Amino acid sequence: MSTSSAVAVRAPADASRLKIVLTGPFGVGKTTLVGAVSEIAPLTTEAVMTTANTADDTTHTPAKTTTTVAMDFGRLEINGVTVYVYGTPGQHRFWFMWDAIARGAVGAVVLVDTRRLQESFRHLDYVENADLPFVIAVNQFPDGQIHPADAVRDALAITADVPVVTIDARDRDSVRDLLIALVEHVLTRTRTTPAKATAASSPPTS
Ligand SMILES: Nc1nc2c(ncn2[C@@H]2O[C@H](COP(=O)(O)OP(=O)(O)OP(=O)(O)O)[C@@H](O)[C@H]2O)c(=O)[nH]1
Ligand SMILES: [Mg+2]
Repeated sequence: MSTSSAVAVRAPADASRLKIVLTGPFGVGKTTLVGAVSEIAPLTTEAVMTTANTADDTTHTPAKTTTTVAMDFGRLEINGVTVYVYGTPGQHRFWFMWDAIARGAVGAVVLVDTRRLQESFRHLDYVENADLPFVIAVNQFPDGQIHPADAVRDALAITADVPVVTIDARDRDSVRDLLIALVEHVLTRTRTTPAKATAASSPPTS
């Protein structure tokens, strides 16, 4: 693991403006989520997928024709706090961008699909290594089984203090509730835990 590209993690200097990062496996619904909740026209960097990419499993996203090649960006207001949401690209070949996208973030959403939880471990490792407070968002797809939050927590081997929220990434209110949970988690954790000055973390290279 490289330590050259550290992600700066600090308690928010200005709690009225928070940058958060949204990460999760390929096709889990990150771009959909940002588009649902952003109060500005979201910045998206979608490109048509080619069949040349075999590193990412498209089994669960048969209708998906594009993928994020740089990042998603959206903005919204929550109780007087301006929240800037930066989404990471899901395909393996773009993971090198994660540090650049996450720099300065004070919290993270790890978006998961219960049909393929095992694909989320790299993302969990990333936010944990970066010492980012995070919440797990289960994007509930119609053919996915519904699991209680504790079962998801157990399956992902995360501690009881990490919120697990079930959402519909297409639904604005659902995503707003998720981001409210994250903002509360960030503010609680930064009040109770001395923040590290910096934390080094790099996305896996494979
Ligand atoms: N049924 C259902 N479909 C969804 C939901 N969220 C996303 N989708 C669909 O799932 C597919 C993946 O959505 P994206 O938002 O592109 O996923 P992504 O995580 O941004 O994908 P990458 O950037 O390529 O990693 C799209 O076809 C969406 O329409 C959801 O909550 N329910
Ligand atoms: Mg995307």
